[in-house]
Amino acid sequence: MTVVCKTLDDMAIFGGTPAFAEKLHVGRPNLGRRDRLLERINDILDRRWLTNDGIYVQEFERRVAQMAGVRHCIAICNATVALEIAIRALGLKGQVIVPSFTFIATAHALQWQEITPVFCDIDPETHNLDPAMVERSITPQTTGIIGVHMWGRACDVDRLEGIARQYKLKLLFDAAHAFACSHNGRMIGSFGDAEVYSFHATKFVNTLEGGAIVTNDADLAAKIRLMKNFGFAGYDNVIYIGTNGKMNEVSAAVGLTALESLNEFIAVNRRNYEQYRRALAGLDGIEFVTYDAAQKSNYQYVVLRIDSGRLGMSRDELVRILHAENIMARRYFYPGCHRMEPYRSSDPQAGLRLPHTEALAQSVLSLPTGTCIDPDTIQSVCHVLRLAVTHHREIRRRLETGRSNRQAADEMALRTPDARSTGCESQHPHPSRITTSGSSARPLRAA
Ligand code: T4K
Repeated sequence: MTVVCKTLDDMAIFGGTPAFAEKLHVGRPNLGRRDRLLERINDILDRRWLTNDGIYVQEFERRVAQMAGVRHCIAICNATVALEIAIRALGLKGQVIVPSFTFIATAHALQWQEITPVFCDIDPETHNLDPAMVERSITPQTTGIIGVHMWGRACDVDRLEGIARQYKLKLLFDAAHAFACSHNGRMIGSFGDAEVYSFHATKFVNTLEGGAIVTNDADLAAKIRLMKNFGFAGYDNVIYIGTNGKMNEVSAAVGLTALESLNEFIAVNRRNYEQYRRALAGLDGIEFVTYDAAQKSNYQYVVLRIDSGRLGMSRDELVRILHAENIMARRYFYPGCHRMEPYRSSDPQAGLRLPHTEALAQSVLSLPTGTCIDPDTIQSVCHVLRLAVTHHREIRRRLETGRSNRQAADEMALRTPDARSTGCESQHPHPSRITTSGSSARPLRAA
């Protein structure tokens, strides 16, 4: 891939050609070895056993339980259904305390069962539930807490476990982001009453669609196994209300194949993350979500926090510029669950109790990473970002006045010849470097 080196004048937001010919997505799936996967799929087809607790699902469950350091893993068709089943199996009802700063599935899994999610604010540093506010949110109707290990960084599990014990509440963790991550040397997956992983296509280990519930509680695991299979305890014998939450064999085969490449995926994610940090170092107003080097992390999210005052432009202005260049940075998790339906209508004032959630939802930005992104692509993304930030005043001026790209560029060139500097010089000493690694996003120009 060739490093893209644009100038202010040919930015796509002013009508220039986008830096990338194809959209550069956050969440491009990692794939393991294709030959190994096809071998497994052929075997599944030969066996004609496609779902319902087949050998690949069983093997996947064993591997995930082993990695999480727990006794039981139940593979589920996706993490949203896994949350729903875990919530029901734990007997949650009434009110359950959850963060609003999460993917909507965490809240919906409760509301779907007519349980009220009580949104609790987060710690602005960790982006996870603030235990002090959790405690203040408890009412006689509260039956449980769902913590979300945001970006794979553990909640304050010790304090949450203490609160759950003290108030006799169930504690479930949404560990959708946290597969293969640890907390104080213990794998995330082994905390609370149960935890839920997501293996959606966009997660760094995927099963196409998929999830899993992990727990050390044998009775809970047995109940979950029944519930994810309609409540069947044997042929013609239903002993519990259940649903269809089963993972199929092909999904499990995809997952097993991905697990064989797990270390490579993490290494690539980490390399990408570190490259982004180096390339954007020194930009005032951009702060990275960091990962504790003493813990295991999967580095699957590269998250920036934008301080619009210091940066000179808002997160949304930056997103607009990046999207024009086909860099599809995401505003995870904007605007916060409390600002989405049905929660927005049922509690329109919730934002007043959630100042950190509101601020974070306005300021975070996730950048593309994973095995589809090569170093030159990251260099190009960072170049565009730097260019936008360095020239934020001029960009705003042009956008506000709506002057034509050429007119404004000519005027600026007359006034301040330096303003045409690309910002590439210090970042890209060898901008014409070509790599052979395969990003699907094709750059249009090299400097
Ligand atoms: N709890 C938390 C904290 C979660 O973050 C999630 C899911 C869940 C629970 C529920 O887990 P699941 O029930 O999904 O297992 C995406 C994912 O769909 C979602 O799984 C994930 N969190 C969330 C953070 O991101 P969207 O609405 O951004 O999806 P979408 O379709 O826009 O995909 C993101 C980007 O990925 C696309 O722009 C393109 C790219 N992509 C996507 C797919 C599916 C690909 O390149 N290839 C693909 O196959 O939610």
